[in-house]
Amino acid sequence: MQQNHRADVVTIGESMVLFQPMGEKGIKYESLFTKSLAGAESNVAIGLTRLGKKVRWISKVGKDPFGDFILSTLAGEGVDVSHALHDEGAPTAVYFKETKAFGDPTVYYYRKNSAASKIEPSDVRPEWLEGAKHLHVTGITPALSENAAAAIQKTMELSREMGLTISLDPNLRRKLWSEEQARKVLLSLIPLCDVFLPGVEEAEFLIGKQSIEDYGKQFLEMGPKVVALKLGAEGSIGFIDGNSMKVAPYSVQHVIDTVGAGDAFAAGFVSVFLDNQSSMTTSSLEKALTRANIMGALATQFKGDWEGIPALEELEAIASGKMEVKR
Ligand code: KDG
Repeated sequence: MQQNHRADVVTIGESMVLFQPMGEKGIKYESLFTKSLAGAESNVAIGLTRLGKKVRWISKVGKDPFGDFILSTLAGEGVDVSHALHDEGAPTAVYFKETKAFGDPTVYYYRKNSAASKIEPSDVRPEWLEGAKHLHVTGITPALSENAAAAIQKTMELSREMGLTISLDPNLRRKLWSEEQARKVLLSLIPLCDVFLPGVEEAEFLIGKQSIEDYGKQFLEMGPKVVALKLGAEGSIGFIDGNSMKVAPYSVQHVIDTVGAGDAFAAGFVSVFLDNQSSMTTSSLEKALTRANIMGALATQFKGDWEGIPALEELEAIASGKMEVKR
């Protein structure tokens, strides 16, 4: 499985098998469940692939049917999995998601000591990154174990040495680590990235309550070239070189499942960043935020993390007002 497919973007992080109750009774009472794929980094990989980018996904999976399922699903979506690793002794992680008629879904993880949590700095290979332009990482995989955090940091450092740009979505998951540890590790990764993609609550968690403009200013001072701050129902705002640009949300009538919307946003934003040779003007920033807002909104239209992400043609038709959302 080691032939080197070309990749524009590399992403590294845990994917899991996601089980969701088929009916409306919730996990406790439901006896039938659907099985699909989840994981922030693989959601971004699928999103970017749908937008025409070549993406390589890297993680460790168990030598089990769930690991095989993750690899075949991602390969079926056109993502390069040829560098994925196996752990002989640890299982592929599983998680359950319960969607209710109100609020965000509740998630239950079964991922402690999973195969992906065993990834370590000595696994990191320059071949993962060769020929690629960009690395995307999130704050989820560093939360799995100290060795996974060190592996992500090493991949970011190696990417910088090899001339790749990097995007980081903090994707704060309080169920996975202590607040103190999360803050310390996430703050240490921000200077290594070029594109930082926090939500407004994550920004507050990281540097305390500030004005929106100050979040942008302070994160830019830490090193990234671009900051895109997700404002929920208010849309999003981007910051580059002392300039900011706010873009209204793309509104959809019904939200079915909010999980994965941030990953779709990241895929949309990064795709425009790459189309602009990894640099941004205020006009490409506006395009990136507009695309990211549409991607995030459409991801909420299906039960599942990534199934609702549009392909480039559909997205461009929507962005140019030639097509309305029919779903
Ligand atoms: O962003 C979506 C992810 O939260 C979901 O796919 C599962 O990766 C996941 C996680 O750790 O929460």
